Amino acid sequence: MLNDDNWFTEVYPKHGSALSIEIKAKLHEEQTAFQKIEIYDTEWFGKLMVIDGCTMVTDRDNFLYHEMMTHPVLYTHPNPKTVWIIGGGDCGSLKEVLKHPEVESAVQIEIDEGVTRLAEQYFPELCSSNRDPRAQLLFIDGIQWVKDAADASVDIIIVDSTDPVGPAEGLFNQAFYQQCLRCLRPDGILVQQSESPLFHMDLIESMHQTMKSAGFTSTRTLFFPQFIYPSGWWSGTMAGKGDLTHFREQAAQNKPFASRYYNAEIHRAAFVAPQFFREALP
Ligand code: AG3
Repeated sequence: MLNDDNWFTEVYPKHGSALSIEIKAKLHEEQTAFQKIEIYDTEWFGKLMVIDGCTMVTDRDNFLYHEMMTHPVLYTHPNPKTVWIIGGGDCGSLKEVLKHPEVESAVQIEIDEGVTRLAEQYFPELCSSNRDPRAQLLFIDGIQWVKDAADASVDIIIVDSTDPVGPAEGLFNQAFYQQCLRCLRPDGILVQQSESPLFHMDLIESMHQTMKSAGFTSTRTLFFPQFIYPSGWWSGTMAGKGDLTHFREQAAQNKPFASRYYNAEIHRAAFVAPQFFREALP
């Protein structure tokens, strides 16, 4: 919501808290077939995209989320050639994935074309790799996409969605994870944004359990800061069939691209779990 004094506020009613960002101007508002999208120009965070009242990306801090949803999984996989991004309509994850020269094909499957069209207009930097010949942008339901896809047809699936309500709800259940597992090749890895370790521990626990009951044998959560999301502390959860503790550390150390948060040491550190987390998920 936009207050009279030009601060955008997202309230977290279940957590008795809120986040406010000082706004210069509201640039756009649109109700698509799926959700309401708003674009603001802010005093300090550059542009801000909001979906159904929830902060999604700002120019200033999106690198944290996008780098951590992509580079750790790409360096954990031994040889990632094909990547699907479910959601991710702002194209920030796609841009990071395409920094990896070994990736031959990256398909972004976003249900709401409106998100991508507005990102192209207001977040051109995030969309700067959309014309890469390896990229394919589809505007269809990601749940249907994985249902229809062939067995063992992809190396990495990145689920870059909104909170687990509304259009994204069906991306957090066993049926979806089973389909992902079926589509993944033997070394395949799924990584999904998994909300705040401080606010949404129940969700993270249930994701680990549900991924396991879908047939994944290993699951691991990584942590990173994200100022504009609830509590300022965020996570991604990986699921695979093999060992997720090792990564291509040499390659990460010599990565052939620039990053602002990710490096090999951050990769290692991001998987170190706080005590309360270890106790909840031994
Ligand atoms: N996806 C995670 C957004 C969750 C934010 N939740 C909230 N503000 N309540 C972000 C998409 C970036 N590509």
